[in-house]
Amino acid sequence: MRQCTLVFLNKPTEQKILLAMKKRGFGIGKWNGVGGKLHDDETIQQAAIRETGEEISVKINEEDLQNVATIDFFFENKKEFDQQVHIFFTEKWQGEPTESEEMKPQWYSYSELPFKNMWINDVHWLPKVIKGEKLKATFTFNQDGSQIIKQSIGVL
Ligand code: 8OG
Repeated sequence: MRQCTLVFLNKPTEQKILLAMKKRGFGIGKWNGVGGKLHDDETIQQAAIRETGEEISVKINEEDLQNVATIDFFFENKKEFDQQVHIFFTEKWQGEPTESEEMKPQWYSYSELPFKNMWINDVHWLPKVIKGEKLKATFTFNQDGSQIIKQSIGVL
């Protein structure tokens, strides 16, 4: 199954996380963490760090990445879309989040997350992760990804 990363910068003292608006490609127009597919020669953590650098010009040290969730996404009748997403929070980084060709970053209060403009499943797991839960979840979507057909959320 294809492996992807997803990183959220987190400021617990201000109750804020960083989301970024995807400006092109898969998930265009949605607010999300930053990340993408693993390259052949890299670990999950290396991919998470590389993608964060490419997309918002922020540097993270590997020991500061907290693995908060692993989610498997399945699409009905579209095996080639299946992916496993490794989700990290970090409270420590270097540099200011900066807009790139692909992503426009913005801080959001925990209580004002823009779920209407996020992936439809995020409302089911992101609030739990913000509260400190570590999750292992599975979501199955219909063919075009517009509806959740099945879900399970457990402990990582
Ligand atoms: O390289 P590309 O931008 O296509 O990678 C897709 C990114 O989107 C990657 O960081 C994983 C993430 N992603 C999905 N599905 C979902 C989802 O349902 N919710 C969230 N929050 N992120 C997702 O591929």
